Amino acid sequence: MLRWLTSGESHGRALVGILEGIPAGLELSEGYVDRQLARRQLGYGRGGRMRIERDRARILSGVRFGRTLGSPICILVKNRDWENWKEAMSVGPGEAEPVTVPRPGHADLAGLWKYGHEDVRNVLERASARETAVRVALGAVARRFLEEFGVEIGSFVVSVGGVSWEPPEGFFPGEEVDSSPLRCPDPEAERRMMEEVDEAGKAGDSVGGVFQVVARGVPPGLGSYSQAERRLEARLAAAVMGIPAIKGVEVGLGFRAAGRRGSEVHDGIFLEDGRVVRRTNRAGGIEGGVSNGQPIVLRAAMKPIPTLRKPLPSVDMRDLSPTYAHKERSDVCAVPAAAVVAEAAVALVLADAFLEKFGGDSLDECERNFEGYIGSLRGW
Ligand code: EPS
Repeated sequence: MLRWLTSGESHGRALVGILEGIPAGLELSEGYVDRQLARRQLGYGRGGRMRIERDRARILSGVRFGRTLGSPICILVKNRDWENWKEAMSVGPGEAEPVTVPRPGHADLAGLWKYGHEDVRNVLERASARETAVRVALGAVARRFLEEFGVEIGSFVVSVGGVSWEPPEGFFPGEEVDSSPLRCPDPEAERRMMEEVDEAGKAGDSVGGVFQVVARGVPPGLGSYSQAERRLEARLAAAVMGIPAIKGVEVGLGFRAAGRRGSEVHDGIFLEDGRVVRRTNRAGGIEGGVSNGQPIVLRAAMKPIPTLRKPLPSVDMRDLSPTYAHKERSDVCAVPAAAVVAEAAVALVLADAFLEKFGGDSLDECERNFEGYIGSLRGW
């Protein structure tokens, strides 16, 4: 239903994204997208690049007089840093000192081999997490669409390095996490997480962590058990695993369910005042690949950023001599930013599944389909 594609190098002129399938008549402004872009730029532990960029969305097409047209939406996000890279990243003929030592943990080595490059820069420019800026812009459009149906998406950080915090049952992060340094709702845990970042930074090292994304107001019936690729958790996991540095995704209890008995994992179905309700949400809002009307809850594990100021052993690919990875300016921790990117990834998947179920060419048509379905559910 929805299709999206991005283009752009980290230090190229700009990033561009195209999103097709959003119905006509949805209110959308550049300011709305910019607010999501700004949320991605927050977070304690980011490096020098975030002081250069002030991401702004320019909507190039698909919107007229503040409303979507039903045609593809193209969004451009400029790279301010391009001013410093015009020559090294020239589209026309040019020359630059090649990077020949791949950094462990990056796409550098596999990318050199795969594409036949001799300069690691030809790999790292696109493999860079800079691309997530425009993914967040496209996700903002999907979020705007979902808002029309009462769906809200939030995220927070559960752990950084060895410091973790468990949210209370049913927790949904408020706007205050946007103004907290590490998107952690608990100030004491957050203080200890900041120490982890400081210590890693001082040691020339990096730290990863775990974040949680929650989508509430999701109606039952999104996704399907009918085919593997239609299962909602498969689609969400693929989208979140598609974010650089994400090495694991779990829905609901996830890995924690494996060690418990069935009676301690599955959520009973109860009747209260004529309505079918659940008192727990260990399933994370998805049963059998279909949303069940409970909030969708997922967690993802982000590995520590692989560019290290104290670099790891590597090999110079020019002459195959042992050496150390080259040092680039880098972040120490980007877990809060990744959480915001994951919100965007979740928004795109949910909007896609939503359109599959309630799709129409205009927002009005989707609303009619949505209301007709919701009104027909027994016990909802
Ligand atoms: C990144 C390396 C750093 C990060 C960048 C992702 O950029 P640079 O190489 O310019 O210092 O700051 O993240 C962003 C630019 C961003 O917008 O999040 C990497 O190698 O993935």
